[in-house]
Amino acid sequence: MPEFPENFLWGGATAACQYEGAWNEGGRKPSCYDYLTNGSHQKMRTATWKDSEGREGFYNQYFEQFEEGQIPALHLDRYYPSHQSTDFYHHWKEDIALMAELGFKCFRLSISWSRIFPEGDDMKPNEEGLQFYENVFKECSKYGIEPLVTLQHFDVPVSLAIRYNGWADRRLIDFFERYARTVMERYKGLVKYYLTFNEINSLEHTGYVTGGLLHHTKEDLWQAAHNQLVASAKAVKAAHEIDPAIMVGMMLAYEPIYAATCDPKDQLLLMERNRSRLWFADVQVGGFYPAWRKRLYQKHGFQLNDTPEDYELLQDYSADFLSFSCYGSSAVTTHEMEVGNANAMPNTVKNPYLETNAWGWSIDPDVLRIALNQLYDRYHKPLWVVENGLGWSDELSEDRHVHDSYRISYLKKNLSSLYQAIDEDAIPVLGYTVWGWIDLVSAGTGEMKKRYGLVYVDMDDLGQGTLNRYRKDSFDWYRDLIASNGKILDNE
Ligand code: BGP
Repeated sequence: MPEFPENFLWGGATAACQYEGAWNEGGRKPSCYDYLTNGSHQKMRTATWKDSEGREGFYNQYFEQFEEGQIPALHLDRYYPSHQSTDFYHHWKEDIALMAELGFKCFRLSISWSRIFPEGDDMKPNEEGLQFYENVFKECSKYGIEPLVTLQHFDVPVSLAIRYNGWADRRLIDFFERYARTVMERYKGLVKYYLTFNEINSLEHTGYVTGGLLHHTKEDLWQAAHNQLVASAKAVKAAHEIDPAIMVGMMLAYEPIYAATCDPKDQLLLMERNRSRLWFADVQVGGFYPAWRKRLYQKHGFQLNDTPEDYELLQDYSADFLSFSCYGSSAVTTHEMEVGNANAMPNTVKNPYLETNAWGWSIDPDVLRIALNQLYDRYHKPLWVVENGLGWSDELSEDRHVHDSYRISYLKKNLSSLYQAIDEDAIPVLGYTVWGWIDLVSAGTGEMKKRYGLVYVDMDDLGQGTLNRYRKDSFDWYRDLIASNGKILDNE
């Protein structure tokens, strides 16, 4: 009989830039994310800009950069999904009541930095922004729901991008520390769990989205990563000083990667892929830069802009737990093979053993057990699955329901796999927050139709719709799952 730990934190996850909306209300100023247009599986989202001569243009959010003199700017003929998102800002009471109905123990959300410090480096916070989240946290506490708060989920204040080139500049460490201390002090007693940077390792691929860098060399990204890692350690220090009961986690994008063949060249490729993301956790959770990473910098003749104090902070204030996102797995090879997902990293190929969704994301029934074991064997710290879920083009039926048996089947498989990691492998797992527990805007494509929710939101790819909320079949299933503390998995 599956028995999840007594205080297992069942819940759901969101991010301000995909869920909150009200981008220019309540004293908030824009973040870099507010300049990302919609896109699709075939067409990448773009970041739009203008220059001092009034010229306009756009860049692919992942692979291109702004040029000197170009700054993020809105174009009148484009649609920017983060501006409204699915409007948590005006639906928070109703949405928290739905979470309570689901029996959530935990709600993962992010605070929008530019709602608290509109320019990013202001000396005084925006009271209206602070009050908004205070209302949210108090409402959660009414229902016994613990907030899990991400401090930066892809939305660096744009003013920091324009004036400092984002996280490339060390001064952001202090701005972030001020922001972290401000919210931790204000929400003392209301918020016990924080994450510093969402998917910090995606900084290597999306300098603009994850780091607010308008332009960069490879070395600028390395410096930005160092700055975020030190800032994270400072946030851990602040949290422990403010309230020893607060736990601060790191957040890693971690989907197990398989070598597609037993060719040693594929094993080497796998080793490189793995360490190119795990080094972030080696520093943030383990407290040390791995030797290979230092050698890499040395070979490039690159000297980090660092201080001896940085390394003391990293060692003394490593994260209290390791959280991660994991949707499926991927396969890599040096050989010619069929490519699964057009937007995936180079050398990533289709895994013939697995099904995929319409966006090419694999559905892997064993992925959570594998990921949890790999991470626990390496870090020996409590783990938390803070993103997992299935993106699907759900249709609202005539009875105002979504019959999403495919999502229930995905969740069953994934949670059984997670349960095995707890039961067979004795891994301490703090909780599970299903991604996009309510429909929100896709980060990768900016679409609405890539829906993850247990709750359907009436809004289309261009932001049209009533924003009414409707329970899907998976809502009832997840509610029963939580009520039984996982036991209904046994009936499957
Ligand atoms: C993660 C992000 C989330 C989320 C999720 C699903 O990388 O942390 O913000 O959106 O992926 O991705 P997508 O929205 O592209 O389907």
